[in-house]
Amino acid sequence: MADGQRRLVAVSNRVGPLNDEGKAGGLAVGLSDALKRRGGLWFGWSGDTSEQGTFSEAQTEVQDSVSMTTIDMNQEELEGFYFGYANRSLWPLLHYRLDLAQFDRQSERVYRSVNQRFAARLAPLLDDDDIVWVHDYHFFFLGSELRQCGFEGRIGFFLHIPFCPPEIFTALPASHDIVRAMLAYDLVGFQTDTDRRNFLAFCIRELGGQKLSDNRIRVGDRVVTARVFPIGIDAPGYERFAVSPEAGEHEEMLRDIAGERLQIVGVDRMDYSKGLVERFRGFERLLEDYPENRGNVQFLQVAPLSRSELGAYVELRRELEELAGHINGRFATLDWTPIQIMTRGFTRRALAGIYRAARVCLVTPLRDGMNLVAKEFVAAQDPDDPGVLVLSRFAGARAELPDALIVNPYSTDDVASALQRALTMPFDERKRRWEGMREAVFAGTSEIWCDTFIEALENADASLPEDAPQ
Ligand code: GDG
Repeated sequence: MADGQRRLVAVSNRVGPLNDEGKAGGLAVGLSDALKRRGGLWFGWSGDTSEQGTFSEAQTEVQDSVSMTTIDMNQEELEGFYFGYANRSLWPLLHYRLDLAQFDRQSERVYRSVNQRFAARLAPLLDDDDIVWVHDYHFFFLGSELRQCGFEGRIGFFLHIPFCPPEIFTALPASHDIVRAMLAYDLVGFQTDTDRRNFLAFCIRELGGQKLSDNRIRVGDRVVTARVFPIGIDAPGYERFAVSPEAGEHEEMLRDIAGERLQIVGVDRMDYSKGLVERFRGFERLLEDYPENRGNVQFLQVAPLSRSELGAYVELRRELEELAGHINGRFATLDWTPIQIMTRGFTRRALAGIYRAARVCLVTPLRDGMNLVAKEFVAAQDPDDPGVLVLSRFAGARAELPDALIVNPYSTDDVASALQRALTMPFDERKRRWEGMREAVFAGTSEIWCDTFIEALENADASLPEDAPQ
């Protein structure tokens, strides 16, 4: 920790890793970059289950200037908190998928109690002048629970995923309690202005809140600041990754296999929010409507498995593998396989090489908080031969990357025609668009994200206006 700085305490469901070889997941990437620079404490779940669960002994590992302290969950906690409430209720709902969301009292109860126990375990580790930064939808109640434990310092919250409109969020039986609990934070941060406005609309319409200024809202005797902090990547570091020997090997391998063919890539955790089924259909439509691409393009989808314990994810995998088989069956020739899906993960450097070998990257989520893959793809490009990004209008990254080809991921025709445009884009346009995107990715790094959030948290004003009616 640098001199004079208050200690940063970050809380997230999974903790670490701090090295470059983490598993797939945007939160870990953004947060470990931030913590490595500043130092501090990172608190969360160990990733293990034990009988004692949240009552287990805390384990601490120190790396550089970061202490990583974790506790276990027991099987019931894992099921109710993580698979149940977080990933069967909150994840789909906040991604606007009311059709996939399941609600039950038991998992809500476990979610609340895990939040309460994490707070009880964290509170004794805190000093009054620590800055506590809580991450994501697993811990909506953590701030209010820390207040119950008597912590009076600054607590901020950042939501990595979208905040859906109140018309959808009110379907959650505990929606009022969750937003009220969010008011215990001094600062709540969102990826985009749409998310921030959805949150404010909920406070106003459902809880009778009043806007004090563009960024501050009052609900009863609570005043909270709600601001936008688009997460970024370590752009200079990623650029170096892309020219590392390991990246180079992967780039070369892919270029050798592709030969004269243009390479299209997608890289996503296998998740229904990422629009993979719609993307595959878009690729199929490309081959139908623009037959000159047959034999001349190849599409590699890297889709490491995620949350495979949940039915919706098992179903998605089945559907995607079937669809890839269908497309290959329909169009393949003896010497050409149009589409390849890989469910294994790669190292981060290998991925950077894969991005660099691609002419086009497809990032077409149906809804995404930000999407770091879009930014990584841009940072990994060769300035002498940059690729084209096709980006969903429903990814948070869209706000910063207007130079991408923006598509409606629900429209198969739109995806196919954007792909065609990307594949045939003249060099000058390709280069101009990439330069615009590169500037944006370097202007909004993970470092800036972290520093801006912490500064805003230190300055957040939670006082009631003097003329406020009591
Ligand atoms: C959430 C929000 C928001 C992918 N495959 C491999 C691998 N990855 C890495 C990517 C990227 C990360 O995982 C995925 O980040 P995203 O941002 O694209 O998506 P989510 O995981 O859904 O993240 C998202 C993010 O939080 C941050 O706030 O942007 O909207 O949903 O870094 O490169 N990494 C490795 N092997 C792989 O095979 N090592």
